This record gives sequence, C-alpha cells and structure tokens, in this order.
Amino acid sequence: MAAADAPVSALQPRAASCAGRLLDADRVLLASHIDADGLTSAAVAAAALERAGISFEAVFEKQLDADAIAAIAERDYGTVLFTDFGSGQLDIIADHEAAGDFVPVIADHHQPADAGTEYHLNPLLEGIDGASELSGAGASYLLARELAGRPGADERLDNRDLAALAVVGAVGDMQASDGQLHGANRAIVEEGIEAGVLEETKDLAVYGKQTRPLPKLLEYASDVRIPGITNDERGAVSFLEGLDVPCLADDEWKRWVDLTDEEKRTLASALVRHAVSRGVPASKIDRLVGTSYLLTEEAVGTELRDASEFSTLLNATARYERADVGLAVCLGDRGSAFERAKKLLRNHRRNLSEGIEYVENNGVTRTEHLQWFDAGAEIKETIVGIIAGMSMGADGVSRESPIVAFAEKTDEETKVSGRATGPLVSSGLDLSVVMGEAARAVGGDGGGHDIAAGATIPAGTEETFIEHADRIVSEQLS
Ligand SMILES: [Mn+2]
Repeated sequence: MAAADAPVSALQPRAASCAGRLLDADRVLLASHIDADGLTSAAVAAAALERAGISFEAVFEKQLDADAIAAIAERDYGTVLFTDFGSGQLDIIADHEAAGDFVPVIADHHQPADAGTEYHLNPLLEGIDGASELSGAGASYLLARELAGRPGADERLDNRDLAALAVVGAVGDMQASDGQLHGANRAIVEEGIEAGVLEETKDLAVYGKQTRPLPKLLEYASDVRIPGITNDERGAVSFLEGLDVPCLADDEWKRWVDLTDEEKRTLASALVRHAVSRGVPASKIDRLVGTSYLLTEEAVGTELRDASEFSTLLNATARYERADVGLAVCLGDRGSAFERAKKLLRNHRRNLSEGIEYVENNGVTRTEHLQWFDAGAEIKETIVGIIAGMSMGADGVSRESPIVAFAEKTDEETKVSGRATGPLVSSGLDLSVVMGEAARAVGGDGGGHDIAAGATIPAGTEETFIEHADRIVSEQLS
C-alpha cells in the first residue's frame, strides 16, 4: 500500500460506521460550518447523500453554540450529520443525543471535546493532524467514499469525482500553506487525479493565475514581498514590458493561463532573478514556487479552475451570509448562483479596498508596543481583521508592531481583531494569548492563532483592552 494511503485506511472504519448509520436513516439533517471548508464539506456530503438516495436538508451555522444545536434538535430529524464542526461541541451534542433528540454523525477535523459518541469521523482520533493533513471537506469525502457502493447508492458513481471539492476545502482551510498538500489530503489528490477531475502543477505560487491580468497578478501578490513589484503597479508593468514575453493581446493584458508553458517559465525565472537582485532572502524565494491544484472539468480562466481561487470565491459568499449561493456553486450551478458569487467577490474586494483607504485616511493610534484603530460601524466586523492585516505596511501603518482593530458588532459588543507578521511571531508574539487575556480582563473572550486572533468585548471597554494588550505584548516581546 502506498504511504499516502495509510492515514486514509486508519480512518476507513470510522467512515464506514458513519456511512452505515446514514444509510439506515429515512432522512438526514446536514449541518455545516459557513466558510470555504464548511461549504465544500456540505457539498461533498450533499452529493453523496443524494446519490445514495437518502433525503436530506442542509443548514449552515457560523458558530455551533448551544442555541444553534438546540434549534437543530427542534427540527425533529432522527439523524443529524455535522460537517466541519461538531467535534468541539460534542459535550452539548451528547446531551441532546442522551435526551433522544437526534443521533449525531460527525465528520470534522477540529479538536474534539471530552464527550464521546458512536459515529465520529475525525483525523485527530487516529493521531492524524487535523490542521494540515485532513480538512472538514476531506473528512466528508472519506464518508462519501463509504456511502458509494452501498445498497441504494448509484452504482455508476464511486464518488471519487468529489475529491475536487475536498481539495478546494483543504486549500481554503490553509492546509497547503507550505506550498502543497500532505498526508490524507495527498491521498485524496491522487484519487482525484485518477478519477480525472484534478491535475497538479508546480507553478508560480501566486494567487489569481486564472483570472487576474498579469500586472495585477504580480502587484497584488503579497505573500512574498518583492520590492519594485509588490503593491507597485508601475513597477509590475515595467517588469513585464522588460521581458521577452508577449504579455498583451489586442491591447489587453494577458492572464497567466493565457501564456504558453515556455512563456510561463521565462516569466517565473525573470521574477526570481528580480527578487534575488532586490535582496529577497532565499527562504522566501523558495515560496514563490508551489503546487497548484486544477479542477480539470471547470473552464480555463474562471475562478473555479484553480482550487485557491475557488475557495476564495466560496469565502466571499460565506462572509456575506450567502451559504446558499456557495453551496449551489459547489453543486454545479454555473448560471445565476455563479454570477451571484462573482458579484459577492467583487463587492468584497471593494469593501476591502475602501477599508484600507479608511485606515490610511484616519490613521492608527500608537501605544508603546502596538498600534490600533477603531472603525466603529464604518467597517463590517466580519472583514475588519482582514483589513487590519492588509493595512500593515500601507501609508502610516507600521509592520514593526502588531495591529489591533475594533469594529461595532452590536450596540453592546465590539469585535476586536489582531494581526501580526512572521518576524513578530518569531520574536515571541502570540496574539491568541494577547486577545484572550486582554478580552477576559474586560469581561469578554477571545483567541485564535499566534499571527491572527480575535475577541469580542463589551462596548466601551476598548481603551482598557488596549492597556492590557499593550502590557501583554511587551511581556511577550521582552
Ligand atoms: Mn475546516
């Protein structure tokens, strides 16, 4: 057996028992998380249930808290399939199970709570990393593979075609953040390639190769900052004009996908040479090349062709509470839902650029160890964190200290977002601790990751929060 299959075989008995329970159910309520991984998880599960002849209804939740679970229990379904969440909420779910409200089936990859349950598919229960080796959509996919070929299932379909959506979910969950997918994710990629729905290429690791005109592709690529190109429209254009590659067709800029393989290689190596000559360190140069996962059945030059662009499109639908649109696109709607999703993405991009403009115009306040701004109701609380991160390095915003942003959530609550940089984290900064402790000190709560974290605090406690945050950052960086 190939090494890549080992994690999948470890999970197979759990997937089979979950599938068995679903096949015994008359009807199933499918509950999933609202983000790119959650939407693809739901789509994979929905397709597999449909093909297995199991009737179902889908609901989405941003947060699966006690109220949301109680509402699910009231829907009166004997079986509830939770995807991309459920493990962490098992304590509450198990109470409902014990009360006879429903039987839970869980396909998740987040840290499980203490309570146990019978139908539980989660890589962490088999010692497989749920942050980098299997996403929620991957767990759903393993379940879908077990649902195929069971009595009642459509015999022509083995569900391997759903590997494409599973990979979109994994990429959307940042599981390929070091350039490629690993572990169980890797095995899923191989199944997708065998089924003819996926293709992988070693390529320039820059977002937007399907849809962005070349100058924008280079200008907006901010993962590796290249002086004279990143955030520099004129620089990007003159770099392209200096190449022996025809980058224009009918006076329009070509996109990456419009170039021949030879032209792509020429452009990529010129970009690497330019980066080296501008002093970009070798470790970052390596990150300019990565694996792209292509969905071979989608049209070239669309958001759906590349897993990373597809997941961004889904995130745009999720962020504006249009899970229905994202799910429809995953399930094959290339008409009105796809148009709607693209419109949501354009809107999202406009909101981001207006948000950054707001920060540049209004400036940030500096304390000794951090910088902050309060956007009030001017920036939506769901995107204030992204804007805080993107504004680092913009006019008047430093990359030398972490940034904290406030936005109004309700009249009583303020959303807080914190963002840092790799070098700050390397120096000891952990924003999950900063956000959690400072929030609890003012009667709120928070957490997240070292480089990006968030909190919710009572309105009016912002300045006290900053005093606590400033002190904790100074302790971490001393
Ligand atoms: Mn997930």
